[in-house]
Amino acid sequence: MSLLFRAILILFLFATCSPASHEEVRSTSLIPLPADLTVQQGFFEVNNQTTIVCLSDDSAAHQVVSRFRQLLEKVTSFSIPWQPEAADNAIVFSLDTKTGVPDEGYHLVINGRQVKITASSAAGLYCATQTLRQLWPEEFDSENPPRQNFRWQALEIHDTPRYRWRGAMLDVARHFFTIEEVKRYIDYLAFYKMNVLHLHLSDDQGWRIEMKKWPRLTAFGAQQEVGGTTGGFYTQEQYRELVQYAADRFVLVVPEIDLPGHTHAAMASYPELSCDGRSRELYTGIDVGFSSLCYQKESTFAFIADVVDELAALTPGPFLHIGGDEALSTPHEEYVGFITRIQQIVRARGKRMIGWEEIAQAHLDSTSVAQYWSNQQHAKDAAAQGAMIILSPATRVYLDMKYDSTSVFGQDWAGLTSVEKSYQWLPDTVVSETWQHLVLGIEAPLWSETITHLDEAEYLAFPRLPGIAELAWTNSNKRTWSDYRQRLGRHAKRFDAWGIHYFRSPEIEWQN
Ligand code: TNX
Repeated sequence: MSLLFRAILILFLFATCSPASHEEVRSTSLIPLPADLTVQQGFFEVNNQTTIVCLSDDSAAHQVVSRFRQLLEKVTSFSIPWQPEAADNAIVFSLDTKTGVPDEGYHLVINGRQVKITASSAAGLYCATQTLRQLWPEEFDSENPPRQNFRWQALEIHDTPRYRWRGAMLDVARHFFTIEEVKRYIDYLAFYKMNVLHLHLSDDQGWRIEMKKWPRLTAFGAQQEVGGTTGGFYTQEQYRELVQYAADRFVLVVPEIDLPGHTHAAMASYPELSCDGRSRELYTGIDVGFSSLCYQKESTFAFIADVVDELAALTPGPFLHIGGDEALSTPHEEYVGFITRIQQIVRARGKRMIGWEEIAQAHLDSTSVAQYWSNQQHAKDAAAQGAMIILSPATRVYLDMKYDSTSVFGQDWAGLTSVEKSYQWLPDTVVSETWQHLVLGIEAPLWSETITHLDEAEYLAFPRLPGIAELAWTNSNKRTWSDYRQRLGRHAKRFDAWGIHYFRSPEIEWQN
């Protein structure tokens, strides 16, 4: 073999076998997986000459771009000036309601000259910015970003979510979580393009939101939590701030007051809400199904109306969650009566009622939504009435289930739930084809009987939560476990940068 030929061969082998760049690896590790992604040759470099452009008068769009600009300035320490028109070395956002890009979807093109983002709504632009964050170096998301130039891989993405409702629930009743902890959880949701935070604000163990007309609910009913440790609650002012914090990240907060069961804390605060009227101590155990408000007293419904009034006033979004689960101490006819009347109360305030799947036993109107968690028949009964459904099967997306026998936190009544078992769920199989249009989306509940602070919540949520975000965003026929576990393994560096206390599941080859 001639020397020249050998040299060419070696060069050729080097070119074809050289490992992928960090930028390329990141662009093929996005979670949730985009609907359509083409990786291309080249890079866009963000340097101290880069500018930003917003081709829209829409104020919500402007806010998205301006927040992204702030973040970019923070992580690079450059000043990224506004520019009125698209130019070279610019990141160009445009809102175009006629592009045919669906709400929350976006079109992203990165090449050597420009980054171009197009969407039909501010929410779509926001989702694109989360993709851009996943494409920049992991260390940029740490407390002390490195502040330097970086490159984005050239690529093109057409993206759009499978489901409108991509939710997570946090139980702040069994153990209380501070506003700061909840904000941090919202950050995680937004990063993975989830858009609903359902807060479970009351249960037997505590009532966690201030009610002006019923002050003892929190003055007394919020004092403790599971295990007898000190509880807590949100003032209405704090709660409003939280709702705004979430809205800035395109996350809708859905408040839940659990009725008519799971109400021991309310009855301990106001004995007249129970049928026997006796005084009660606070409850700090983890049993369920032993409490019920009194159906026979008309004053119970005045109480519910007051609570719904105050919650509705705190909630800009259309949904109020009224619980309705495990009302094992409420006779069936009374249960149906409760749900029927509560539905009227919620509707009269211009809101849509959500309840756990058991509400399908009552007559639901088409504005109501049932949240399936264990009995598929309830989901079907709700759909048959024309109500929409949210899918939260305990065996797949309950984040409080243990991963395996080594899990430090969590329960196991719905079985052990490995990362793979959760990810391999096919949400399209819960109801038949004819009812698919009634499936609003997916939600991952995190009940807090066994977890006391955010680090413990993180252990249960990570790494399953990103997988559920993908179930909600990406079509099932695009996803495979073998591909997903590779991508997830490469998110370890992100978890480390954020300081997330994730479970290092042995199912994943962690790349950090
Ligand atoms: C069932 S699922 C509950 C909750 C518990 C949870 C524990 C549902 C609607 N209710 O009260 O916290 O199990 O996993």
